Amino acid sequence: MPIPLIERYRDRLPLEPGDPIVTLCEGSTPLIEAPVISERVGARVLLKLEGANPSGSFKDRGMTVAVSRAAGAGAEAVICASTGNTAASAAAYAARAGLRGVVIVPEGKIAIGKLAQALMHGARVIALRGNFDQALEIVRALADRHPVELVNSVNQYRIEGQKTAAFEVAEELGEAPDALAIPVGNAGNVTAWWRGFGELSRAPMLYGFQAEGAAPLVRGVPVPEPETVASAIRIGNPARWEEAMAAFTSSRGRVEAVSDGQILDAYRLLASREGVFCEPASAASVAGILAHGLAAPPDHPPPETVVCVLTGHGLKDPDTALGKAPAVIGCEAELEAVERAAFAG
Ligand code: AN7
Repeated sequence: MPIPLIERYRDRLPLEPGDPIVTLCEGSTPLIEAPVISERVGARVLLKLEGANPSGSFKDRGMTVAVSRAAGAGAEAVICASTGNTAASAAAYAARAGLRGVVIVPEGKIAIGKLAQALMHGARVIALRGNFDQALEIVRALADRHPVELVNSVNQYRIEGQKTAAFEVAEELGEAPDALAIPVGNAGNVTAWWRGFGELSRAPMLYGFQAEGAAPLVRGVPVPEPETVASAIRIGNPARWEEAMAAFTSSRGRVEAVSDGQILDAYRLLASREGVFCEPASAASVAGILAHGLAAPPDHPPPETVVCVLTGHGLKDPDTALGKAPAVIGCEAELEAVERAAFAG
């Protein structure tokens, strides 16, 4: 069983001595080689499987810290706006801590697995007739008016917890990789990884990837009506805009867009050739290096080791998977018929 992230990195996390540790044994996720993708980009590519966290996404790293602190501070409820994974994670940790959870999601725009999680954990789920950016604006105002803890990544404890992913990668490789490829939505996670590497001796170039229809950081202006198949990153006005841009610049990296087609190709490639089923938003990290290569500034050597962050599990979004997968083969319960179905052609 993995050691709870708060115990593993207690001395680097800002909890108070009396805070309870609200944990589901998050963190310590696998970092695995990706031979097929490595071959295609001409560098050693590793995948950090954040879908292996308890609720199936990287959000658990931040949530264990944010909910522990909220419980320690005497909060009775946690609230968030979410494209799905934050909602699932907040609901799980709220249940664990005995707190009420309220999650606001864009109606009809979150993957079905995430909705099932939030409901099963007993959160109050509110489907907003609007998008994530509007939901975040509303929960920020609500958190000012009620004694609830806001657990979006505007919450510092979320970022502090999520920075531990950088510690794990650096520990495992012996040092930070040359580059880190990461999907970008509200820009909390890239901010967190950058902070984590900043507390170590060496930092990678950051390659951030947004979906083409939801790429405010690439365009340099907010996108009022973001659209993408990668519903987790359907965000038009990231809360951590300035910090993320500062991180890309100081790391000498870049932020670029990938099309939905490129995202879905990488999603299928990861599942069918590497054996890794992630959600579409996560595949943006791999789509990005396949589409844009591993460019470095002229006075900088090209990266030899690249870590792609696969932020969430593929089971979160069965609808997208089934919509893109080959059909199942129906068959009578007879040996010859099954034999034909299994091996013919
Ligand atoms: C799988 O759940 O914003 O750039 O409300 O679920 O830190 O926002 C999710 C974001 C990448 C982007 N991959 O991270 C939410 C939410 C997955 C995600 C991102 C999200 P940020």
